[in-house]
Amino acid sequence: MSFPTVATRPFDDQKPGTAGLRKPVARFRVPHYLENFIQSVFDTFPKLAGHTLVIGGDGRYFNREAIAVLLRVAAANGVRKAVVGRDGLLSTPAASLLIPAVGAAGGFILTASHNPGGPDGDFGIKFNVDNGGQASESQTDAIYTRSLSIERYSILPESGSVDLGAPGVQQLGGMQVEIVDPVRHYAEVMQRCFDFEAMGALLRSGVFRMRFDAMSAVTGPYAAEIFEHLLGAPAGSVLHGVPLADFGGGHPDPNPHDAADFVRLFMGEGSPDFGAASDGDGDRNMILGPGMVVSPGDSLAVMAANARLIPGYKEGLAGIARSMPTSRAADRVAAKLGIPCYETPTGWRFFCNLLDAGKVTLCGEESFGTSSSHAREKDGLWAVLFWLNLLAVRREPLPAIMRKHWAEYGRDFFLREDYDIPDAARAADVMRRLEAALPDLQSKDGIASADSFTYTDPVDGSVSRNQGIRVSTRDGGRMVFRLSGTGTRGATLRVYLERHEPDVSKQGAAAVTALASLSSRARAIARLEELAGITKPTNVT
Ligand code: G16
Repeated sequence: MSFPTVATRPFDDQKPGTAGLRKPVARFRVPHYLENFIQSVFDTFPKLAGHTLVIGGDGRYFNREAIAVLLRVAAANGVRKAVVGRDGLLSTPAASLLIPAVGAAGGFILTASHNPGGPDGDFGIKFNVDNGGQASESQTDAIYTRSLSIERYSILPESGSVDLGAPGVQQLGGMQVEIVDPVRHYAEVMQRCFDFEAMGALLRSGVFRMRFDAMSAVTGPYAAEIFEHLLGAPAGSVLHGVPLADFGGGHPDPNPHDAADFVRLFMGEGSPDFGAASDGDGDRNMILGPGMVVSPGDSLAVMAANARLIPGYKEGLAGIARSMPTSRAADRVAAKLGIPCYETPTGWRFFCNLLDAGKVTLCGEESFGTSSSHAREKDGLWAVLFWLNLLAVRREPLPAIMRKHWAEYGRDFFLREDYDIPDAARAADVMRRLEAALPDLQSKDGIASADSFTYTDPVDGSVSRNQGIRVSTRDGGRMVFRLSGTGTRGATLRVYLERHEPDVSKQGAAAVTALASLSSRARAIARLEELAGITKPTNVT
């Protein structure tokens, strides 16, 4: 069969970042921009023709228009069947789980994750392969290379369209399109991982109050089904549960800065017993209890230490992986359990080889991401259910669980400071000079080591260089510097600070206090004031 083709010219800015191609909506609206990128994926993966694809997004502005284009390009590239979430919705973890479940050769997830949405916000698209994980670095490099020389794309005429709201099978050209319930399969997988009876009993006990903030993003329908319907939590336990195209004008990132109002609910009298929030596409999570936000590195460590209490993990863990800038709290648990702990570059895709090879069971990142071998993406609601299951089994308040954990392993104080630098070239210069200063730094007083992180994948031997600068101090502190790979305007320098505190009497301090001197030291090392005129971070999380 031959398909209509359209002549086009390459764009030079289609290099995927940490997680897919993210740009302002206006950029995606430039004629041919979206089609070029999608065709570059089909050209890089010619075997998609004749197979099934999963398609869905976080419901942000431009989601439906993009899916309509994607379906027409997919049909013209010979895809046999597209499985699409109803109304174009699929959270990132739900899409990732659905890909292998329906035997798809891959999937497109339309999201810019935690970036703001709306006509002036961001949009994004990422391609995941047949195991449900994001395309690897070499594969995204190949897509980018293809995008630089593309001269035509195939697309069905605009007359072909699909009703995204109508469950069941429709036809688009030679391609079948099946519209599926976005929640059902995901909820089934969660019921296999966790003890729904114990969690339901806790939520219905009348003495335990939970609040989940969906931040007007994609997890609303998932959370309503799982917490309120399947587990019987009182109506109103899920806040901001209706997905909105602009996330209600908010920044759908579950962290103490962007979810400050939600965090306040937990900081005084009458705090709920347990709280959690998720981001735009449902892969991030923040965990809270009365008077505290659990830092992501601590969350991973507590999960690892308690995994045997949870049905899906009762056989124990093969290993743990964390991204390099994530605190080393999980390393201490791994050492005690006698299992390996891998340190990978930032980006969930780096965990996938380890998961596929059975080397790790739990993975986590400082950017409020945690997940396990059940999926190949990070999974926000999975993490919330893990904690809820843990609370239901241990029947102790969350702060008590944290304090006992710190007493046993020591506390790893952790903070991430973000410095927005409007001029990306200047930010790159800060990093270049920092790298050039490494030999000098290594011999400075109080510095134990300083290097640029290179990762060699233990499964396929691939090497990823320049994944951030690590500086360790002799008193057990660590500073990590790297540029964000998910922003769409200017640049953000991320500075990660951590320090281990074994003394129980000092573990109750606020992280900002415990890390204050490391913070000013990091600014001085990066010469931020001198090189970029910066004296304080834009955000601290
Ligand atoms: C993405 C990746 C994560 C990564 C995060 C932070 O998250 O999937 O693995 O940790 O970006 O990236 P950066 O520090 O480069 O901005 P998400 O939730 O945006 O897909």
